[in-house]
Amino acid sequence: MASYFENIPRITYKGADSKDPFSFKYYNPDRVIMGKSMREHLPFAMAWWHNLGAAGTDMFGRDTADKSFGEVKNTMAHAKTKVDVGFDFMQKLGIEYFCWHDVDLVPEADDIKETNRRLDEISDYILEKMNQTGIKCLWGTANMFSNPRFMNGAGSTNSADVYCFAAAQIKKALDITVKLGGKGYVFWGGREGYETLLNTDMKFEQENIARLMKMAVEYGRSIGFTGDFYIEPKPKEPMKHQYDFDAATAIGFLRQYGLDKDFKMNIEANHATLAGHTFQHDLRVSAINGMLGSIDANQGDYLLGWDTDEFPYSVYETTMCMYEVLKAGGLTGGFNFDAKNRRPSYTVEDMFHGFILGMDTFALGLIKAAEIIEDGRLDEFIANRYASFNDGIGKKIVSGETSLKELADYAENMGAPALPSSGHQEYLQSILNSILFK
Ligand code: XLS
Ligand code: CA
Ligand code: CA
Repeated sequence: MASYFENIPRITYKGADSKDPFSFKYYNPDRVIMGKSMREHLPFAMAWWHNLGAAGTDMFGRDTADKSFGEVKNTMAHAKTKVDVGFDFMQKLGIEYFCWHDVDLVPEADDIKETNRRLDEISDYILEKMNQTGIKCLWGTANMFSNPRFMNGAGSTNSADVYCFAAAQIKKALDITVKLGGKGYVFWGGREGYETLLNTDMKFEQENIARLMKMAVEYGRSIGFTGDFYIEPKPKEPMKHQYDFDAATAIGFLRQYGLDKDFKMNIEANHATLAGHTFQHDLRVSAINGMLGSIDANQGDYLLGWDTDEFPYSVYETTMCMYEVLKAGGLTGGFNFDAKNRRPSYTVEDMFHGFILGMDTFALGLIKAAEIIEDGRLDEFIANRYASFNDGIGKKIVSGETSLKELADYAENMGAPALPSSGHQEYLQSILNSILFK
């Protein structure tokens, strides 16, 4: 078969001075940083839904890009061509992983038995391609939000029949994840939330979600899935309020229902910012709880209040992301570009420019994060900032060898404490700039 991308060369590293639009300026897979190659630090993944599916439709207008790839859409022929195109695309960029929803892989049939048959067929074909190319599956998931039956959620629905349908989709998506050797399985609670509390039993809905997740874990482990389950937090959109609001909320939920041993977080940059946090914040919350699993690598727009899923270009954000990832000792998952071209960027070339931008932005973030750590001034500042807990009464607090009474006595004898040491924020920000732009 002729390559759909025959006019696009294989993308290689040419350095920051290169003017070649089809080259990496910073992503040099073999370059070693802090003892590991960039390729190992940055297991990049292609999101099936955006790259092979999203064609620009928004609330006010139809597709601008042509993602038919020469086939009639919503047919198995189209589904197979998407596999060919997707693997060709990943090979041209040197991307080693992909992520999918069940309905990204095949058109959904009226009867789930037929949808599942189609999934069997397409996953056979994907497996062949994986064996030929060495490309791997990062994670799979079930789309339990697009079909109208999921208008009130899947695990949180008010319909027991819809709940069972969701269970059937999860079961099959887990089967395919295991068949493809996926490292993870994602729960993004797209419509697991509510529009109004006037009609919602919040406690019951959350318990039901937990029941569904528990059954998924039991089933997954029974068929040999040894990877991580992930919750991907998002505060809103499509629902007014979603239960997995942010990492802290999702981790609390997992602990409450005894799911924390099997689950980690899949943190998406744009979802963290929608929750009113920085990307770094949700990564830190996950990391300090031992639950930093995987990342959906994209970027939101600070002027817009919705999920724009842009290719990341802010080196500030990717630097602080990679700082968290390096400090956490890496990810068990990878960096999935859950990102799409802007609607007016509708050409085949734009598909590549999006990934080149994203991969270079993360590579640059990695380089700069390593420089921050090697420079050491930020880490040293933080360590010194808490030095009053290293000895004396501070040390007793940390080791648990004191009481409220002793602290109160100490305070009474001390008089008014001096102000805490300065946060020196502007100084630290200037260090960051000097490392970023040297
Ligand atoms: C939507 C989510 C979704 C998940 C997978 O906002 O990002 O695409 O990553 O269901
Ligand atoms: Ca996502
Ligand atoms: Ca998103």
